[in-house]
Amino acid sequence: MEKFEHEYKADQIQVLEGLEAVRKRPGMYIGSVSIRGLHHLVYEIVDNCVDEALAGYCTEINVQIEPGNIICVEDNGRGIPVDIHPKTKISAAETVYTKLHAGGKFGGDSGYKVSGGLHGVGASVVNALSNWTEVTIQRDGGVYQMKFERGRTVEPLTRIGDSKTTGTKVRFLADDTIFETLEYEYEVLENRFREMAFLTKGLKINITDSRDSENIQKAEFHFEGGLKSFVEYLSKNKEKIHERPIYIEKDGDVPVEIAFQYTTAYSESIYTFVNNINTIEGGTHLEGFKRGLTKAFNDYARSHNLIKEKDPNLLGEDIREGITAVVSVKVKEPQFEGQTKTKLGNSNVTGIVSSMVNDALSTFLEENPGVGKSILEKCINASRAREAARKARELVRRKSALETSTLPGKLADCSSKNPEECEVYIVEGDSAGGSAKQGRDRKFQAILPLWGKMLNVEKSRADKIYNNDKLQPVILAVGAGIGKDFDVSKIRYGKVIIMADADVDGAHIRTLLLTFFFRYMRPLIENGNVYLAQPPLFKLFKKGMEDIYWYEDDLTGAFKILEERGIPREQVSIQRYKGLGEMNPEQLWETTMDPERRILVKVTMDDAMKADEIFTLLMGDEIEPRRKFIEANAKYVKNLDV
Ligand code: 28G
Repeated sequence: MEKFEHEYKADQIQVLEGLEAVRKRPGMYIGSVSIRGLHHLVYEIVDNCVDEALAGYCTEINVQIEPGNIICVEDNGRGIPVDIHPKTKISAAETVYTKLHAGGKFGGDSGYKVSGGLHGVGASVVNALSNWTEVTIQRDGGVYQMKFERGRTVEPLTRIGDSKTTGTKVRFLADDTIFETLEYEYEVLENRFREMAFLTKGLKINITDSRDSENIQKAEFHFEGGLKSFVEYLSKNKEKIHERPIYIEKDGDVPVEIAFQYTTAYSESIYTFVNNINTIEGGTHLEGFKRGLTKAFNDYARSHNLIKEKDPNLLGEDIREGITAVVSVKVKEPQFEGQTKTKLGNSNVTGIVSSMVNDALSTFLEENPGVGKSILEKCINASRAREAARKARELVRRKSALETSTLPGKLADCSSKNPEECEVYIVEGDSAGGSAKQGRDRKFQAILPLWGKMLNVEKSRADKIYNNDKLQPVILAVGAGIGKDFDVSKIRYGKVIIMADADVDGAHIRTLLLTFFFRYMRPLIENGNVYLAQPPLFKLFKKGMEDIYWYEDDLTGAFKILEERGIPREQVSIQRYKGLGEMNPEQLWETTMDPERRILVKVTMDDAMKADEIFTLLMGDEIEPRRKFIEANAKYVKNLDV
């Protein structure tokens, strides 16, 4: 290990280690070598631009995915310093790209960097994991460039021309011997940069995907409203209870920025960030927000006689019904906890956020009594509905406790009682249900046919859902309760498999069921128990040839198989399956239910924000955005791997 003192700030002494460590254990530094890790490379570089923006010098960032999956990122900041360190004889810029800040984001205990603090921390990691990297800097009247291969300098920083402006440009090609794939997913990057632009008011972020010259995709993000714009974006398809988001901001030791707005929805969507990192698991800042909100509204309701003296306080959940909120805090030494290290642990943050929210919101309510009254009306309704739901839920519970033997009539249960090996297929339609019952392995596969129109859970409060005759069989079959009472350790089947047609109606029922699981049995998704069956779309057959079942829209791959086997395409018949009902029991078993041969898609909660968007868009009232969304995300709607 070598020590390196920066000439700018002598107190920023860092322990450095070689980039070989990064190539040996990439996961320690970028989480994984899957597509997530690949995307992480881009975020690391763009984070450096954002740091330069937070320092007050950069206003615009351009990101481009070039042909061949080369990433090009450009900012108009000051440019990374180019001066040569007197002792090491290498430029500051080269140091940033070749020396590693000790410890990794995901390992070690040095933890995360704080945005607005040190920049350049992740640049060397990106360099180490790239086939090549090229950095061009405009600064001090010149254009400077340096080049690297797998983290090693192949061309040290050289002045290659004159320049009147300043900025940094980085191009790199990720190393295909390290990453599972180099194929960036444009939409994932686009979503992250939209989010970053919301979180950094005024910053312009442009993204272009020019990999396919016939289909260039681009987006430009620039929000003067910051978090207010973020909240407006999140609730754009919902009906609002008040016109403009409520906004709270406070600088200080722990800078806090919050925006929220109430809609007529029944669910709550609160997104929280620490140093611009999405804290999916919440933490102390979220607790503080909830606490402040509950207190301010209850105090206001009491002092304005909106709840009677003898009545109990409104619960937090009543007060959050229909809220869309974004909470963003900056913490100097954040402690991240939880399974995915996305839960803020710093305990002092709770009090800071809650008293700030309580103060600011109390003032807001005094100044905007109309808004306060509309919101509280909804909260009071929510608390009444909660009472009704509790009674309904208890009824369900009593029912299932009393009549354990009375599983839903339509359920064809399996003989095994070991949840680990048991599966339940929820099947759309009676005819498909019939085939599934005959085709299954009754030892471990249960079939629950559903029919008719399903209740739209997004549009109904909990009490209605517990009493619904289409959903009750699902609740009883899964056997683990519902809502707050849901206990994932009690599930009767390890796999809950939704089997629906590959058409629009199938997508509809699939989405309805997933919305239901998402809202009322979320641990089932989090625990990885929900699956989508993938019935084949085509059968290719010919006398004397083994049938080929094909699961993709595009038949090219199937034709290739025929070619490899020397079978002329013209001699083969192609059947397109329109529905599960067209398959006989044996075919259904072979193609969709046999664990040895079937394809199951596990439903994950990977991206909660995306899930929420899908569910709200697909289930909400507005038809136009729903249609647009389905068109734009046909792939996701089909796989719904949310
Ligand atoms: C385009 C892709 C990625 C960056 C800067 C600007 C400065 C900088 C970057 O300094 C060294 C260590 C701590 C201060 C700072 C320029 C101060 C004065 C910078 C980028 C010096 C790094 N002038 N812009 N790094 N620090 N953009 N974009 O990487 O003490 S990195």
